[in-house]
Amino acid sequence: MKRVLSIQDISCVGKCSLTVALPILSAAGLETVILPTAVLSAHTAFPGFTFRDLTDDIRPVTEHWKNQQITFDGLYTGYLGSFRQMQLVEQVFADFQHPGMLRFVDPAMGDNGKLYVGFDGAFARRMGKLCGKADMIVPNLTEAAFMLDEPYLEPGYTEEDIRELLKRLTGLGCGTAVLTGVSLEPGRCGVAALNQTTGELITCSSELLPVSFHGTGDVFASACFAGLMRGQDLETALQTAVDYTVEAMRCTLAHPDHNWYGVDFESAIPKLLELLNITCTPGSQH
Ligand code: PXL
Repeated sequence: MKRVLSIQDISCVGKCSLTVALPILSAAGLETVILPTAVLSAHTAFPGFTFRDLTDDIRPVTEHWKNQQITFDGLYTGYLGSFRQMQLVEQVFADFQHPGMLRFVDPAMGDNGKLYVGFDGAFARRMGKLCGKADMIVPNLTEAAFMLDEPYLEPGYTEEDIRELLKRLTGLGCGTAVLTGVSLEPGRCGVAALNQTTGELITCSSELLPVSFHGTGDVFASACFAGLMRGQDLETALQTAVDYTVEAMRCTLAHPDHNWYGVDFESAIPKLLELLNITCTPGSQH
């Protein structure tokens, strides 16, 4: 079984970051090691959330793993809360680097043209530097604009605009850039990716649902990373993640009293397993 590491916060309530990544990656048949960067009572869209910073534990924890010769097939980082955490993540990338290890960065910082509470332009530009050290990054249009310090691409953009934006993102230094929340046709929404070495533009889309939910970025990133770790090629992994995210949104909408703070990704897990061709044969996960 592949072993992966996910570095992000635990928002106890809110269905995001590690409470999304851990169940999705485990369901995908990946041994998932977690490195919580902070514990919040709830994610930062809740007023009055509590925040326990765990930055000082990152080094001792990873040093222990190194002493125990623990290795990873992939590293996946999400929401990070400070400049120091970004620098420590770069150190973790370097410490555990080996050929074939995938460094996957979701620069979770904002949405709908705005950064989340607590972030500013300088933080976003520093996140751009961390993205330069990754093999693959998955920003949305908001995060891309802030990392590159340029205006947010308003709806009405063309495929050429997206290709140029992806080129500037790969210019940060990452191998592959993926933009999420891209709509190139009326009534459809999905993702676009550029592979720096081949120059190929890949797009994947699904029907555009008339809603926007918190936490879909984390569901998408977790499923995309899971697909890649399960051996899917880029295009297949992107389609897996788009289809799973849309299914999670549909499951959420199916409950009239659904909560406002996250999507019903749990009910959509059977669909994820189907997309990943995972069956329950003993030993099949290895
Ligand atoms: O979904 C991204 C995310 C992760 N972690 C925390 C957040 C958010 C988004 O608001 O606040 C703490």
